[in-house]
Amino acid sequence: MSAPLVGIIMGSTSDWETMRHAAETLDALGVVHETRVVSAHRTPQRLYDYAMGAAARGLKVVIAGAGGAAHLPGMAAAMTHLPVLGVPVESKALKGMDSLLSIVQMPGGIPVGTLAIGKAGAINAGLLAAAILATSDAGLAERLQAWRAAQTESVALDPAAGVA
Ligand code: RP5
Repeated sequence: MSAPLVGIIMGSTSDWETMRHAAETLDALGVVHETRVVSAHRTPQRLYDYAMGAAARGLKVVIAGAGGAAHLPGMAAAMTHLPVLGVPVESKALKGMDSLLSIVQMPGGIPVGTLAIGKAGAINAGLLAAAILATSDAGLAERLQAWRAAQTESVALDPAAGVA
């Protein structure tokens, strides 16, 4: 098994139901990745160690998902020069608007590429991570194009198709 290229981190095990879609997307594209629970406020030392060591361990992209006061992606981005993709996890109180705004509104200087709230954002984070890696991996670029072609092929023309 080769070393992971993408690190998927999340603030809690409760984020897995959302973030597993990023992992499954990378699986479908054959991108080696790792998954970890890393909380900015509950396990700050774990976050420091993870982000500071990410590039040296060979990771190329970090996907960070969190909900509520979602400082995980921004804090991770502050401690690594790797691209960080943020996924706002849907929160109970504010339906993920809190997560979205706290991830997307990074002050100039430390970017977090922010995706949509929830499952769509997790899927797209996986696709975007793959697209970043594909700029220097021809095989992955082919797999990504094939994935997109299959998606196009799967879209019905008839809006009633599949309705019993
Ligand atoms: C955040 O708090 C996590 O990212 C999670 O989305 C949210 C709730 O965490 P739990 O209370 O479910 O562990 O840190």
